[in-house]
Amino acid sequence: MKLVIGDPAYSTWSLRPWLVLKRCGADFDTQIVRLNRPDTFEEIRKVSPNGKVPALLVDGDVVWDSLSIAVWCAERWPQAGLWPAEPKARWLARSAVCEMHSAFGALRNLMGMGPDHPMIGDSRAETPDDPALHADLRRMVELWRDLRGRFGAGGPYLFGAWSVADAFFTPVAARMRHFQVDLTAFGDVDGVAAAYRDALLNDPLFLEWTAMAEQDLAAG
Ligand SMILES: N[C@@H](CCC(=O)N[C@@H](CS)C(=O)NCC(=O)O)C(=O)O
Repeated sequence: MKLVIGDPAYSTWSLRPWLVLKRCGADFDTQIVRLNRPDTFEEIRKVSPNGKVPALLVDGDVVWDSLSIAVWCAERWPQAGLWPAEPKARWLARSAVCEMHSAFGALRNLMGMGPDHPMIGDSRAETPDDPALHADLRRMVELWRDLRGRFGAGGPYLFGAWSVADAFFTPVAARMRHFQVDLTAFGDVDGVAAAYRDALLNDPLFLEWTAMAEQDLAAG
């Protein structure tokens, strides 16, 4: 089994299924395709039909799209508890993941990761001053605070124990760190959202990803 990803310093979409596969204890190789190059699309098309990473090569076929890979993992490793066990928490975890997958366009575009805005290292940027971005950040803080408040008692993650939702929000935490977002300005009155962001940033598997990204950058 092989997960094809983009540059780990920038590819936020790739980070999600990598975290999920690691949580499952999956035995997989990682192949990096360089993004932002003239031949990027052509290179990815060799392995993935939509010309995008991530893509999981497994059982002689390809599973593409980060959400689809996460769903595939939950089927393959039901014992991994990738979704919350309690039904209502599980429904809402799926809603949160789908909202992350299909919305937050301003956050993605205006706080985008790339060579000048990596998710690793000490470089930092200002939070862009844009009404659509601010609306996305207010919604993110509202979503995190609501779910942490209702379901988070059993641990530091969105639903207490780690779930697919945390894989989908880890890239957001990295963007917030790089763009120095002051969450109190977006409704985080008591630090609940900031504590969740920090739990994601300090998660051992995210630290393993960032170490891999540092090594990849150093290797040129
Ligand atoms: N909805 C897709 C989005 C994947 C995506 O946009 N990937 C970017 C890299 S992070 C990509 O492959 N870009 C290649 C290109 O645009 O040529 C998913 O969840 O996997």
